[in-house]
Amino acid sequence: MQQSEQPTPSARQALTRFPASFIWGAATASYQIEGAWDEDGKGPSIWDTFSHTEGNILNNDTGDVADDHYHRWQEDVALMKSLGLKAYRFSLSWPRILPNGEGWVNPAGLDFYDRLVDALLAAGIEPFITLYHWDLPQALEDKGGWPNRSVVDAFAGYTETVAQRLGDRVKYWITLNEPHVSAYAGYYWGVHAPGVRNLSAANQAAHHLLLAHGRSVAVLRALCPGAQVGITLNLGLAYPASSMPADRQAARMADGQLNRWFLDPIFGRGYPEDMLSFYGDSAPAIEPGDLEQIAAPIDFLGVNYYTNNFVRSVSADVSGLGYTNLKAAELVEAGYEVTAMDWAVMPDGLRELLVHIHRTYRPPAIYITENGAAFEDQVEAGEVHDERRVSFLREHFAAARRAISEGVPLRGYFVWSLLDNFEWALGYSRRFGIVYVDYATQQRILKDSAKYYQRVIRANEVLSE
Ligand code: IFM
Repeated sequence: MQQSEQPTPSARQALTRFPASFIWGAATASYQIEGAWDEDGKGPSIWDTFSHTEGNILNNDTGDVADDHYHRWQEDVALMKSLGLKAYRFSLSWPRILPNGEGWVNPAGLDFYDRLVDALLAAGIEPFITLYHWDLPQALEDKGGWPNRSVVDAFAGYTETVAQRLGDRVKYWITLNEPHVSAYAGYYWGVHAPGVRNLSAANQAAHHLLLAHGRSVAVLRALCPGAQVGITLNLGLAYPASSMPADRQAARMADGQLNRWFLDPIFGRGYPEDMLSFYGDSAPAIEPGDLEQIAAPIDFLGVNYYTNNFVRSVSADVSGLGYTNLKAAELVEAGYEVTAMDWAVMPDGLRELLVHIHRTYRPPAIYITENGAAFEDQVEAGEVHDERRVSFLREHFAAARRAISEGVPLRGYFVWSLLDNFEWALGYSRRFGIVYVDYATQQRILKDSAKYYQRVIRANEVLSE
């Protein structure tokens, strides 16, 4: 190779270095880490009920104790500081604050988050609050849950309570985490709380989640002027598994269900016509003015990316939607590494997805609000050498950097997750943390990936080591 073809050290750095204002963070969610499920006046959530019902969760695990973060939050903030995190994304437990979902406010619940916010700010860490990461107050589920329109008012009231207390210090707000999962895993596939299996209910839940988002944006705008407000979606491109027309159509449906059903109305396009006619009688009831509320302008889109999907048409399948994603063995055969979740490792898919979102919807800013991987970690002599996670993160950071070069307004990156935690229906069997948690002792151990991330943050650059 001629010398002129070699990038100079500074040119090489330009390809790997992130903008000075780039926000490196880590994310968690209340039910997955807090524990203290019935302490200090907290009301039960649908996840308490669901996990306490035998057979719903692998090994009958529950979030009763989880990472005991409710008691160990100071230690956890110190850990974040030691990693050099610039931001921490966490969710509030709605029933810890409003035990019945509405009405009486539990002072101890608000105090907990108040102290956490102050401690984060004192440590130089920007709080990114997610208002809803799946732990609906059971009292609201008893009134019909997300399929019942009255939950929208309750969510607006909850937003108001929290914004009044924390809005003077919290600048970044995420209304919902992954409404697709709340609606379909919770009310259609029944694998998440509250365990309902009904397509109409799920579609109605999805609509009310979006409406609740829109209402919450309006409340935050009124009470927290200057705040940055967004929503987090789980997104993934859908590639047809073959060039057969049926698989192409299946991929279009999968894209409609996962991506367009949420992105289109949020960005003012209304629900996609093809999906409305596909759902037919199961499509949600939409009232006049709903679509305008859902399309309330946002400051950023939060993207949770784990993998993209290869989609195949099936005539009768468990999802009932006429398509299925390729299974782990097929992905491996196609040459992909898969994680402990059986998800294909596709770093460049992140770049591709971000560029697609940017070109199609033009959000003012994007944050990767979750990205990470579960692998089978082992503690060896007090250390966790999780090379596969280090390489996973390195490749995804590099893909994010390429997306920025292609014009994507990517402003930050939150690794999922700060701590190993309760992985929903899979209980504690899957570890996503960059910090290992010994659940018997609650000891935290920095995995090699945490140490790598610490160096990346310090350098503000994708490091190849
Ligand atoms: O653990 C979850 C998180 O709660 C939402 N996004 C995906 C993660 C991994 O499955």
